[in-house]
Amino acid sequence: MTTHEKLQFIAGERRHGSSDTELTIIDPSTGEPITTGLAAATGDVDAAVAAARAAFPGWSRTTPAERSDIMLRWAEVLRSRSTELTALESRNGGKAIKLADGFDIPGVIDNVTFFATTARNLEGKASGEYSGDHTSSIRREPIGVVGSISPWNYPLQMAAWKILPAVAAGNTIVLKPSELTPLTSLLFAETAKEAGVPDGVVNILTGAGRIAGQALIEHPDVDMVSFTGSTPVGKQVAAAAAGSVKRVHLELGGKAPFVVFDDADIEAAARGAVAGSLINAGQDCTAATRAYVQRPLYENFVRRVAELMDEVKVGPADDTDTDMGSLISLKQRDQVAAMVDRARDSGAKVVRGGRIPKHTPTAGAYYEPTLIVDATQDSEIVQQEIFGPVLVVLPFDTDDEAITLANDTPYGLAASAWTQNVYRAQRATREIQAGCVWVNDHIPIISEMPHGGYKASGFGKDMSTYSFDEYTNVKHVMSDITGEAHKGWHDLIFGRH
Ligand code: TXE
Repeated sequence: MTTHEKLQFIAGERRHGSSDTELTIIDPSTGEPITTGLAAATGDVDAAVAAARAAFPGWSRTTPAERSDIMLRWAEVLRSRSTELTALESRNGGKAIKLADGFDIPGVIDNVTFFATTARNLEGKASGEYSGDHTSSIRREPIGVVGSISPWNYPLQMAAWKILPAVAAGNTIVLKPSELTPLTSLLFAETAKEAGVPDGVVNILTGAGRIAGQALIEHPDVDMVSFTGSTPVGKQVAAAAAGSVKRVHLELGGKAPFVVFDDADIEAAARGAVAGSLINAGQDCTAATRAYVQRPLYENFVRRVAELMDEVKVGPADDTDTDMGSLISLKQRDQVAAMVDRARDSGAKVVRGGRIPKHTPTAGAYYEPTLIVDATQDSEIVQQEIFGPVLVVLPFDTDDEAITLANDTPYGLAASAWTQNVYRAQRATREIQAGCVWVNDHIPIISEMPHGGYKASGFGKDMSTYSFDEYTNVKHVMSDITGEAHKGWHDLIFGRH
């Protein structure tokens, strides 16, 4: 592990970063290094943005069918390299290989095929003579160079959610993945080239948020910024982009409520809570983190969730028997552990977990599936994003109380309601302030439907045609059809004839 890997992808080729900061990419299951390389400096940001700018005229003038064909070929290349992508995604993230294999990689391939078809379906109002004297029509145009920043929890899916709608709409992009997990994003860019995406359309910069990320957002030749990450950094991104009035798209944190009414199927709800809170070791912005359970079901729900958590196998990411891998880093694991400790110190009861597992490698970032009760609504563990395998369960009495509690955090990304009563379900879907509300399930996503938040969870949608539209400008073209020099409305401004 002495040679440096080229961690930048600029103008169609892998390059070394030009900073002298060495990045070590770690396998968090073992703590072992996977590779090293040099981080991007601001000069690399300039080079990547210049490459994207140079590629824009050509790419933006390809026909939708040409872009679509290339993207369908891209999906084929990804399918042929899916084993390699799966192994790398699992290793770099400590992610259980069955999750990478069953969710991350197939999800990305489906996204590529979805946006390949979306490229050919531009939406707008019908052209027509709305004024009587003009034909109005709508043009939907790419914006230009997009600068994107993605996080480490689902590295390839988050990169794909930014890159695909942008390039399908005819934009070019510079993406800075998390410096912890750049490897599959780099491979993704290589597969794009293999499929025929022209050089400069997709560029990847690996480097620190405060250096490469900040320089990208502030770059005068970047037209739009899209970001997925924490709410505090999202605020900084929005503020930096405001300086040059760039379009901003933010997918920030979440604190999803999981509301179980007293007529719910308790087995379904308990299973849903365990899967929904432990997916990706809880490092999921839509993870079920706060279960509110109506009092008649409360005791049995807690007991059943605890039993099911005992069945979850925590272990190395590459073991096909592993249900839950490690967290992304020892730092993240320690933050989660500290939050659980503070909850315990303030009177909450840890029913399961709350510890580093004994059987896992000590240098790995593991944490046990954790179930907490007796926390108060205003406590940190209920209000703040945990981003670890921790579920907090609280009781409620009335339906109104449940909705109030569900809405009582700064976030609004996702939520679920569990009931067999259609009226309760409909009311919950109307009243809960979140970008997605599941009924009798929690977590599934689909390329055709939007993903994005309310409140401090940000604004703008990923996936779906809503996302595609955000990477386009809408232009109104209004053409006179009278051919007359004197138009009636001129009389409002000057002399009558
Ligand atoms: O995120 P950051 P972190 C939440 C989750 C987690 C917490 C911290 O609660 O515990 O955030 O994670 C780049 N200018 N989420 O610290 O810092 C950074 O390099 C420009 C929720 O890793 O927000 C990375 O590429 N870019 C989230 C990306 O921002 C900057 C997923 C995210 O890093 C920057 C991840 C700056 N000043 C964490 N500072 C979700 N919504 O799914 C950092 N970055």
